[in-house]
Amino acid sequence: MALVNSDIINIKKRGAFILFEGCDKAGKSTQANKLFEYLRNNGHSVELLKFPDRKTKIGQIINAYLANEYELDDKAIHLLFSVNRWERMKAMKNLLLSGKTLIVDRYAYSGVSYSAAKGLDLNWCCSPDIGLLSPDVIFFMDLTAEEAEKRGGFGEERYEKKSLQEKVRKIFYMLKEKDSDKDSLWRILNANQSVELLHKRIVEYSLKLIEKCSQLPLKEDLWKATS
Ligand code: DGP
Repeated sequence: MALVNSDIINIKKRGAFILFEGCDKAGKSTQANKLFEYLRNNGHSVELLKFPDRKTKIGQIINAYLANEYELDDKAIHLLFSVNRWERMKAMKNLLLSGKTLIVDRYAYSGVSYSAAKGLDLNWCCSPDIGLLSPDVIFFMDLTAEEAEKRGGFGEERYEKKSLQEKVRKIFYMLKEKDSDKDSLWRILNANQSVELLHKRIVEYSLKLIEKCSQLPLKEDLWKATS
């Protein structure tokens, strides 16, 4: 059946899922905040989310674990980080479908990288997150552990140790390899450059992406095998 003008007006454009990933102190939150402010001030419908979401009940356990106030088995905490993402999925899906662009600070890629860096099997680590919403872009803020160590505050939380961060960075690159069939999903950004320069590149890319994604269906296929 042919579309009439009123149908075309009623087709809702979906928002883009823009993800920031990287090791600790790479500047993810700074860039996620700056992009959020830019888009909001320029008339875009946008929301900023952060994982782990420390406000939920699960998030409070994660917070205590990260602050070294609470001990948990590595596999148990891994699953809780994943639950913390699943508990936001329905709301994220509805926001994207309502046309809101989501800027997300950390996601399942951090989930797998940190747990696998502790020695858990990579495929096991991926499995609880299979089928989550897939991001439209991953801005990977790349910083070596030496450079991260020089930045303020490094060493305060559980994972902020140079040797672990080096492993985490390697596993992020392994996950990027796993996505090698997904054209331009990963944008590797050298985090050791001016905040404003990085922001400019991120804004330019995001504006094009938002336009492109508005025409595409949402993907709930994270790490699902493509046959
Ligand atoms: P942040 O609030 O972005 O500084 O993250 C807190 C710490 O938790 C950081 O060291 C990275 C780590 N982290 C974030 N997400 C996950 C996850 O899903 N699993 C594990 N094991 N660690 C995570």
